[in-house]
Amino acid sequence: MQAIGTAWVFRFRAQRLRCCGTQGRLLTRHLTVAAAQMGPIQRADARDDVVERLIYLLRDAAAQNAELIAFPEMALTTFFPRWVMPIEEADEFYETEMPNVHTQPLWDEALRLGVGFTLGYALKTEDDHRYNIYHMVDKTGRTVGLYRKVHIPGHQEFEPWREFQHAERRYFEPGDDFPVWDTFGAVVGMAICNDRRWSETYRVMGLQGVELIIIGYNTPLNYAPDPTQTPLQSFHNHLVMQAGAYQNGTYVIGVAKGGIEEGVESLAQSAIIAPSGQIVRQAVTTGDEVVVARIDLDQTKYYKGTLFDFERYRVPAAYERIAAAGVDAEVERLDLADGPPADL
Ligand code: CDT
Repeated sequence: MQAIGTAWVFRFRAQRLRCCGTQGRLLTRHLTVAAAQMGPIQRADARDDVVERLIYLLRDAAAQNAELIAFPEMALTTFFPRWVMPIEEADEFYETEMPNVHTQPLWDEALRLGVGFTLGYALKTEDDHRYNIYHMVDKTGRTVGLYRKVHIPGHQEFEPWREFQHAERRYFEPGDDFPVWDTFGAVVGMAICNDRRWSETYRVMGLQGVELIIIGYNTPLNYAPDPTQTPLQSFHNHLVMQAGAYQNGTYVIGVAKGGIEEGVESLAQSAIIAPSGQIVRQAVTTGDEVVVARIDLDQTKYYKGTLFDFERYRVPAAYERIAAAGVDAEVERLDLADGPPADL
């Protein structure tokens, strides 16, 4: 009892130190956050028009007092991995600097409104590396951090049996870390789409004390390799984010680019999830829509300081396999050369 009591006091003191103003007045640890869900972006849509949509969403969120506004994965272009093309032909979909001539108005407007945001896009670096990026900007317009998608799903080469491709593995190298940042008065991390299905994503950030994880996604409803998963997309989406939030005592914002993009229907259902695992707010459309919640960051301590007191209850010696490469089991990978097996 003593140990948990002491740990609790220390955590609370640390949080109070972080949240007290210069006059010693205790400030609350509330943060107003927004999921700025987007409807589809077609291939012909100009970057400037897309940025205009982002600014509209930004203003809508700011008018509802949002301080941190999450845009989805690949929020500046269509989800181009649905096509297989020579890599140089895909260059038009990558950003090479940020902000750039198209996105500067978004940076300017965010600064004017005094809000921060996270923006997903494809990045090609000077030395020719290609990443699926989440970029976090604070209220002063300063870049807080860049996150590179770790779990790259799909395939590399054209697969003729698919109605549409999901060739992310052709276009992106994986990142190698899940950093967190002390920003917006909280410990904040980011993840991108397929990352949300992996428990390791949340736990690596959980071990760094994450209090808010922002996840942008583009999730086609049709999962071609196993059609039995298609009707479960919506269930799986919330299942993994709610579990990740609860098991790590953190808020999660899941923000979609949904609707029908180039004939492919994608999941919407953006949600703001509490450390209890409960959905606090959820989008109701499949288009551009802002969902706002005023979250109490101290709610995280009830989970981090009791049931999921990692210091006290984790058993790392029993988890060694998790960080090791390789799998201690024979896994039968489906042969998808001609599509999913007929008996699925
Ligand atoms: N963008 C992204 O990662 N989408 C994947 C689709 C399934 S894998 C083909 C996702 O996990 O939602």
